[in-house]
Amino acid sequence: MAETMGKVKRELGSEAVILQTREFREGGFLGFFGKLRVEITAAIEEKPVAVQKTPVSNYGYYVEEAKSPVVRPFSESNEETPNLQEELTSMRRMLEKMNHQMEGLGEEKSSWPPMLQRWADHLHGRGISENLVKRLISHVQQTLLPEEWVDDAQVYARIEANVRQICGQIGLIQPGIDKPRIVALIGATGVGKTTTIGKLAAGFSIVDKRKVALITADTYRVAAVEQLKTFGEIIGVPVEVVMTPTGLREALELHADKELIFIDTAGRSPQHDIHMSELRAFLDKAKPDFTMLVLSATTQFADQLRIYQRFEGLTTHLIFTKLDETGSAGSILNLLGQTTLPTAYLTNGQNVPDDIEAATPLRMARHVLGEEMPHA
Ligand SMILES: Nc1nc2c(ncn2[C@@H]2O[C@H](COP(=O)(O)OP(=O)(O)OP(=O)(O)O)[C@@H](O)[C@H]2O)c(=O)[nH]1
Ligand SMILES: [Mg+2]
Repeated sequence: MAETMGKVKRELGSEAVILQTREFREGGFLGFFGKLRVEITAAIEEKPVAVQKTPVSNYGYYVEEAKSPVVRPFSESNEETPNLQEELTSMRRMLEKMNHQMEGLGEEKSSWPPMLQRWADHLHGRGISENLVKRLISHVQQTLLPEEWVDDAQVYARIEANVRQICGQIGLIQPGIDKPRIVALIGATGVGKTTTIGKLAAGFSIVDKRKVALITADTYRVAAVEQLKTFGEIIGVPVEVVMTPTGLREALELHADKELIFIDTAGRSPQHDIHMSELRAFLDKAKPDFTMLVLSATTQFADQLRIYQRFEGLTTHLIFTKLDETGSAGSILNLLGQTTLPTAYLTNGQNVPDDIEAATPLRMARHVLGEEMPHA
């Protein structure tokens, strides 16, 4: 950390302000056993950018260039014996207009200058909500000069930085030290809970050499039990099948020597109150350290949001699956714009154990915006 601080001071000067420091590991499996890295976010105060040529309100709307005498500096108008009444009327008209424009926020689609409209269209095409598109494009409009809007690389960099910020909360599984860490996966039916447990269990046990056990509370379907047992056999980790919350408690005690215990649950339709209360009873007994809500990127945002809200009190982390199946993962950004819960993992295919990655703001931004830079 000290070494990196020195580097910051050397590169940015002693006026630099440290905004944030972070230590993380790079390389290794899912962030473990990697090299320790230090990231410092620092800033230097620059001379304020020259007033933008195109007048813009805080909300990214164009404000019509105010006619004099409103914008005329007072020193000048003093010479001309100002007509105060006229000035006030004109000011009031301008305020009314701005008010009117602000009322429309969040409803109508903005129209942007052509160079920015291309980007707004691209972001809409990725499934990003109107509100977030406004936020992203306004940021570009306010931080770059109009002549810089033609520079795709610069515009993209601004948007990506903003998206990374929205995706900034990350929380990965850390195996327990003297008692097992308990990780439960919950979510709607068919989103990939069992498959993701297979991937995580394989990664942690085979690559990371951790002691892992699997428990399934999904006894609704024989196939579900078989699915997890098959994963367990291939990976070489024990699988317990439990029917009741008490059975769950016993299974957890049986594996008190493990470092990680994954609990698979039956997919719940968030519309069914009975299913939800059963799940709650299971989780009450399991007392998981992490309760990860699995959401499929292929689910449309309105449904994702409903599911998220239904599981909200139970969830501690998010997992996004099936990122390989959609070309418009903007819905995950829409959701992250509304929650402070951290994201843990991203999955992008059916292959166990390969198709999973630890979430990072950059990887998430790439999924949301697309791997390729648009208009290139
Ligand atoms: N393309 C793609 N398919 C996936 C991904 N993850 C899981 N699947 C597939 O989605 C289907 C359902 O996966 P499961 O793991 O059984 O889902 P689940 O949430 O356990 O389902 P229930 O137990 O029925 O609620 C399977 O065909 C998986 O192979 C992914 O990241 N990408
Ligand atoms: Mg399942």
